[in-house]
Formats: sequence, structure tokens, C-alpha cells
Amino acid sequence: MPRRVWSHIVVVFVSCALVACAAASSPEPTSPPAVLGDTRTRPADGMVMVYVPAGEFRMGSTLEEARFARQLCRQHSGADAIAVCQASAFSDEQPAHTVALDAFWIDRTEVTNTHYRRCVDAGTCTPPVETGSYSRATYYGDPAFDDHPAIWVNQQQAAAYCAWAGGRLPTEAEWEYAARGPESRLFPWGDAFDGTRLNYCDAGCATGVRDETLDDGFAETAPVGSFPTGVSWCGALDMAGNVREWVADWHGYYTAQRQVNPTGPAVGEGRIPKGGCWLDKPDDVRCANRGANAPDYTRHKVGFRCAWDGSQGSRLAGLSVPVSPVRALELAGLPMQPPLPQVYGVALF
Ligand SMILES: [Ca+2]
Ligand SMILES: [Ca+2]
Repeated sequence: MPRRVWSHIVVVFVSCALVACAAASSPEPTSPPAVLGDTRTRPADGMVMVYVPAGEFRMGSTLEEARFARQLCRQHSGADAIAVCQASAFSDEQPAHTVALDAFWIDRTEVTNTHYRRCVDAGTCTPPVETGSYSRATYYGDPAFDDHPAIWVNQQQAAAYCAWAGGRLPTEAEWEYAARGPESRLFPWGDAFDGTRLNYCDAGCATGVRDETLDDGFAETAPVGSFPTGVSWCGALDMAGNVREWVADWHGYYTAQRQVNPTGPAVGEGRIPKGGCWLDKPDDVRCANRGANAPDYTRHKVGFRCAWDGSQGSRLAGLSVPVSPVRALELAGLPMQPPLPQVYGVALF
């Protein structure tokens, strides 16, 4: 073979080797780090999730916040006030303590009947214990309520659903942070109760202690996302009201020490529902409120949403920047509204 041909072969071989080498050393294309306001759609069920950046907040209630909650309770409990608004009713929210959390994702809304049915149809989830709701003969399986929250599911069913969907139940701290944000608001939208921003026990409430001053349009559950102005700082909806939401933790008592990614006690008797529901009064729908129910407890007022760690193993990378209520509305693509009057902090006692 002529030398020139050999030279040509060598040049081609070296060139190919260089190209292959360059390709091998090129970094894999990666998606940019998630930021506040990002959303993703979960493949298993189509649920939209919102990103919650790593950060720190004050969890639970300060003594002043607990007093405010008690005052709110008295205002809305009528003749039952003395019985139901004891200081002890708020003691498990104390002491307030600092919590630092890694980034995570959380469902924008409560899991709906449509979502839940996909898991049942897949043979993984068991159906809700009841197919009606509080006063409706049909609910789960009735197309009229497909976009309403799944109810009559116990905490284990909720956890099983989240695992099927590729996630998990949020911890109590994650849930409360997604609702309150770095500013540790009392309600998702701010520190003042506003009955136009949630489904709670309004004048038309099917049962419970009614607030006769306002009609929110829903006697029981509402379609998820019916109150966009109730959006939390990270874009989550219905964190106050509609249905209470199971979280992963056993109920226990707080300590004053700063905690990082707390998961609650190792054992306990009750699992925690958060956020209040359609039959609850204003103090019940505060983000710091917490209940305790047996893990197999099911009712027409308790549902859930899921969380996800993220594909990049999100670690505690830094503190998030506080987001104003106006910014939260921007993130949710909603029209801006004037800020609410801040009743919290005023001497009420
Ligand atoms: Ca209502
Ligand atoms: Ca809720």
C-alpha cells in the first residue's frame, strides 16, 4: 500500500480517536438546579408538585402565638368556648423551635379521587373505606367529585399511595414549612385569618362550629385548588382547610433545640393530620395546629398530599430567601392583591 494511503488512514484514525475522546470527556447535559417557583408533573398520577428550597423556619407556636390561637378559638366557638379553648388544647404546639430542612418537592394540592383511583386500579392501593362523604351518598367513584380530595383513607393508605406514586408522605416539619415559609406565617397567606382564602366551616358548613359571617360556597369538600388566593409562599394550595392532611410523623412533644430534618418520635400512638378542614374553625386551620389520630383512623375530613426528595439528592445548601405574599401570588400566576391588615401582634389579651 502506498505511503500516502497509510498516512491518510492514520490521520482518519487519530481524528476519530480525538472526536471519541472529546465526546467521552464532555459533561453530561444536566438540568439547572431547581428554584422557588419551579413545578414538576409526577409521571405516575399527573400531580403537579412545587419546589420547596432548603431553608430554616420557626416551627410550632410561641407563647404569644398560642395566646392568639386561643383568642381566635374563643371568638369562633360560641357557647363551647370555655370547654374547647383551654390553654392545654394548644400546648402540643409549644415550644416553638428552629427547624432546618433540605430542599424537597410537595404536591401543589391534596391528592384527588381521580389520582387515588389510579393507584387502586393499578392494584397497589386499597379503596377508601367509604365511598360517600359526610352527607353525600356517593363521592369516591362519582365523576362529580373526581377533582375533590380523596377522603376515608388512613395514614397507611396515604403512605402506600405516595410510595406508589414515587414519593412519600411529607414529614410534619416539611408540611409546616411548605405552609408557613421562612417567615413562619400563622396562615399560608399571612398572619391574619381571611375566610375568603380557604374552605373552612363557613355559614353554610354541613356540620361543625359555623362562622356565620361568611359563605365560602362549600358545605363540605371543595374541588382542590378552589382558593388560589390561599396559596402558600412556595405555591402550595389548600394547606389551610378543605381536608386535613396526614403527615409521616408520630405525634410527640417538641423541644426547644434547633433541629435538622426532624422526623418525629420513633414510636407513638397517634399520627398527625395538619391544616384543618371544611368543618374546622379559624384557629384549627393555622399551620402550626396538629392533631393525633390512630394510624388506622379514617374520616370524611382527612386526606393527604405527597412529598418527593428530588432527583439530585437535594442537600441543605443554604437558607432560602423570604418571599413576600405578593411574590407568592406572582409565582402562582395570580393577580396581586393589597396586603392584609396584620392583626397578629396587636394586643388582643
Ligand atoms: Ca366551607
Ligand atoms: Ca388541606
